[in-house]
Amino acid sequence: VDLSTNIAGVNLSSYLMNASGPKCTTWEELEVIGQSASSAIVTKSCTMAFREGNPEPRYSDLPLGSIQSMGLPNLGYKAYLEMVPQLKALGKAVVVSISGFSIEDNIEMVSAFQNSDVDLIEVNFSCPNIPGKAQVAYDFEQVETALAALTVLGDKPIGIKLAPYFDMSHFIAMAEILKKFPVKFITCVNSIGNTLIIDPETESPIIKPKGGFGGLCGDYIKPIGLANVRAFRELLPESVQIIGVGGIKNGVDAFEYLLAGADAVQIATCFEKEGAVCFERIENELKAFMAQKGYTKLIDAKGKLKPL
Ligand code: RRO
Repeated sequence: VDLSTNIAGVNLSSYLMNASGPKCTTWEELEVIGQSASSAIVTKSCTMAFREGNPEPRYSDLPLGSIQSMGLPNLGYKAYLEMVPQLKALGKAVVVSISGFSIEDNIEMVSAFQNSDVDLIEVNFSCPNIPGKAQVAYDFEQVETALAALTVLGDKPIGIKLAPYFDMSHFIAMAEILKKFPVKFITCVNSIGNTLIIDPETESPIIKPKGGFGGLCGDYIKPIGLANVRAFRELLPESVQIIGVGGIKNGVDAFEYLLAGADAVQIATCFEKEGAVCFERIENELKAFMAQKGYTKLIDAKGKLKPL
């Protein structure tokens, strides 16, 4: 079974890569991804300057996933810009995630990476964990203004990381905006923001930032990720590709995202919990499941969810 794919003209040896977030902040972590079966190296979202992030504890494993409020800990975009040659030398596609606090920040960072050797730029419009900052992806006017400014800065493909949507009118409104600009891919979905897990024994939240409010990840959010990929696949033209993310921890999960219409998928919580061996394991499981069904390549099943 051939799992090779292509996102915005960039060839990827497989359908699976890491998601921005877990274990992709430092050079050492990114090097581990480079040496794994992940088909790309996706960096932690970066900001203008180095950030320590939110106070700890800010991440907790849960039985069916995780909750976190990391608060954008990262080295600052210039560190990633300087790392690009070494990252490229690891031999796979390099995807930089940027997450500025204003359109001006994002213009400066996208411009800088437009003049680098990165393969793809993923602009994160959906971080839920910065106290006092709204998620751009839930403000349609701001998304439109930002895309108008960010899609004219160079020829390198730009994609955006979206928050999960829960209403058909929101899928439609966002799709209409995306169609106005040369956005090459969307990554669906970020964590479900501002959820609360309470420990009944201690009578406290289990993470410290924002009174315990954090992004929910893992198995809990797979049906939401699948719905977002499916909805956008039906609403957007083929020229906008879709990277699925949310609760993929085995080959069958990855296959479900393929049926929904994903061109590639990203792994976050499973990578956080299991480490970089997850990429090869899930790849082998997906190949075995597809072989059993007689499928030999991604397009045999991509987007082919059957009506009931
Ligand atoms: O760093 C974070 O707290 C974080 C980010 Br930037 C994001 O986009 N999504 C998320 O769940 N956490």
